[in-house]
Amino acid sequence: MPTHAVIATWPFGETAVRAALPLLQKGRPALDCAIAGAQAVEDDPRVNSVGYGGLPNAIGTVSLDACVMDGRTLSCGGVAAMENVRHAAAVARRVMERTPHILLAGEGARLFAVQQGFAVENLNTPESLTEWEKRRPRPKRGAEAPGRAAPPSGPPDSHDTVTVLALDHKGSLGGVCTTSGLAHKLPGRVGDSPLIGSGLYVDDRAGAAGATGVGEEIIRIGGSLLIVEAMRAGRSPQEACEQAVRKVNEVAVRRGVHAARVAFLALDPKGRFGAACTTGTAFQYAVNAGDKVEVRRAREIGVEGK
Ligand code: SD4
Repeated sequence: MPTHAVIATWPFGETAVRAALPLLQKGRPALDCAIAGAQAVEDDPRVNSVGYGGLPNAIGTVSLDACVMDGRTLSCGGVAAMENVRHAAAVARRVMERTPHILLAGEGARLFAVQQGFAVENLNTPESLTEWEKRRPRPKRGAEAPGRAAPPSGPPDSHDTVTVLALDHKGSLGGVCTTSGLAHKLPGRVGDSPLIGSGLYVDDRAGAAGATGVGEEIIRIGGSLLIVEAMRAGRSPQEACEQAVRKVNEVAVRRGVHAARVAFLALDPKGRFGAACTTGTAFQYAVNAGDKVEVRRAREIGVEGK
C-alpha cells in the first residue's frame, strides 16, 4: 500500500505533483501538500487557465474560483469570482481557518484577501490578453441571445482547472481546486470549482474527488460528492468516476444536448486512484508512481448505445 499519493488534473498537473511530492515525503499533512502543488500552477504564467495569466472573462477581467477541503475534519473554504489576487487556493484556506464561513465571493473575497496580507496585482499577461482576443466569441447572425447561449467551453486542447488530491503518510486526504474558470464567461459567473461537493469533496472516511470541465454540468450532478459517496458505498475510485461521467451523459440525453467536456479524478484512503471523462475531453492527469511522476490519459465514457 503506498504511504502517500498525489494526483492532479491535466498535463500541467505534473507541476503540482512535483511540488507536492517532496512535502508528502517529509511527512507534511495532505492539505498543505495539495495547496503547495496548486500554488505552483497558479504562479505559472504559461498555464493560461489558473491564477496569474489565467484567461479573462467576457470583459477582459481575470476572475478566480477556488476551494480547499481537509478530509480529517471536513473543514473547507472557498473564494468565488475573486479578482486581482493570484493565490486563490491560499485565500480559500484562510476563509476555512479564519472565518466562520465557507465561501466568500467577489469584492468581499478580494477585501478579505487584502486584510489577510495577500498582494493585489493585475493578473492579465500580454499572452493571456492576446489569447483572449483571438478566442473572443464573434456574434453570429441568428445566434441565441448571449444570456441563453451554452457556456463557452474552449477548444479541446485548452487546459483548465487544476485540482490536486493528496494522501499523506497518516492516511489523511486533502484537496484543492483552483481556476480562472471558463474563458469568456459572463462577469459574475461562478463555476463548480469553488463549490464544495461540485468541484471538490474530501472525506478521509470515504475518499477524495475533484473535477474539471464545463462547471455548469458538474454542478448539475453534484459531481465530486457523488463520487465520494460512491466510494463510501464500496465503488473503486475508477468505478466511481465512471459512474459520475455516465450521469453527466444521461443528463445530457435528458436535456437533448451533447454531453459537455467534463472530467473527474478520485483518490481513496488506500492510495488507489481513478479518472474518467466524457467523449472528446482527451483528459490527462499527473500522478506519482513512487518517486516518479507520470502523465496518464483518462478513460473516455460515451453516451450509452453510441
Ligand atoms: C469552470 N470547471 O469554471 C471550471 C473550468 C474548467 O475545464 O475546469 N474547465 O467551469
